[in-house]
Amino acid sequence: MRKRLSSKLKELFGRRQASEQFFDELEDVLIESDLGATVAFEVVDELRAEARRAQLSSKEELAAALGERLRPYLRRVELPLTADQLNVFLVLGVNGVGKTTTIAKLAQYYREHGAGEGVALAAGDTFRAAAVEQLSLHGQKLGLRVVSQASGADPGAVIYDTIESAKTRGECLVLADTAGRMHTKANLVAELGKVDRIVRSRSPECNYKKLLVVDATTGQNGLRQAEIFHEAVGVDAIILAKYDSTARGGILVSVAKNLGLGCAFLGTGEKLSDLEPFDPESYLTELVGGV
Ligand SMILES: Nc1nc2c(ncn2[C@@H]2O[C@H](COP(=O)(O)OP(=O)(O)OP(=O)(O)O)[C@@H](O)[C@H]2O)c(=O)[nH]1
Ligand SMILES: [Mg+2]
Repeated sequence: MRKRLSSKLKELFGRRQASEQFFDELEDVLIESDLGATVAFEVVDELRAEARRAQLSSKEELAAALGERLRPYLRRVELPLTADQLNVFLVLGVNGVGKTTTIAKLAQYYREHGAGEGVALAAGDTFRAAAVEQLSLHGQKLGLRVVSQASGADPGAVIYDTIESAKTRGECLVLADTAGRMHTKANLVAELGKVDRIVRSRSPECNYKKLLVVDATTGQNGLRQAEIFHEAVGVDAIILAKYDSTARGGILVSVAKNLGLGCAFLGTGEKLSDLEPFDPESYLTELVGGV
């Protein structure tokens, strides 16, 4: 079983003095934890210089200094519902990362945090036949309205309908599912661009946010995905799903460092209640703590 960064660090700090070899190994440990090579090299270079300058040598001092280096990259994005606008959250991500499940979790979360029963789900993944069914099932379980059209329908039209009907009904939040796969990447980007333009055409009546779900188990691939979606439509926040299934977690650091994106929620299991607002401090403690 892979170990969390914190336990690898514990091992490393236990074995080594702050020597050259220590810093080399630290680099490897950080890379293995998905922070990405650029971040790992930069952080370790800075740490090496700081250790020399401030004569840090104990493992506690070094761990604290490492935490300080990583802290700026762990930014929480808050997503409060606005009262005077319809809130529209478009949930993006490649196939299988956990979009549809995350939508159901968000529906439950916001039901308890300001939206009440005024949540509508838009079945915007019209590409995959079972996707509409899957979202409808979640809607049934939650007792929430799901707007869908036949498979193959225009996702922009589904989401537009959901927004218009939500306004008429005085609902508070629209959570829109999207397809994670198309025949080609260019198709996916074009499709998302279209959906994005449609939702933007409804602003300023909408508080519109684009949330990218990243699967914590996919490693540095997550960064590549974030780059593509951010370039295509602009991402407001990351939701890191399947955080419970991995011993690594550095991908958030890598995405923040390269794209400046913060995180809103962590997905911590398959149940609807397994969604936590992102807390940078406890994330950091889990990442490097316990040294
Ligand atoms: N352990 C764990 N599993 C999760 C989490 N979020 C989603 N899953 C599981 O991941 C699988 C895929 O989830 P979906 O929600 O269907 O993913 P999707 O992105 O909508 O997939 P497509 O619609 O095929 O693109 C399911 O088996 C979920 O139960 C999480 O936070 N933790
Ligand atoms: Mg889905």
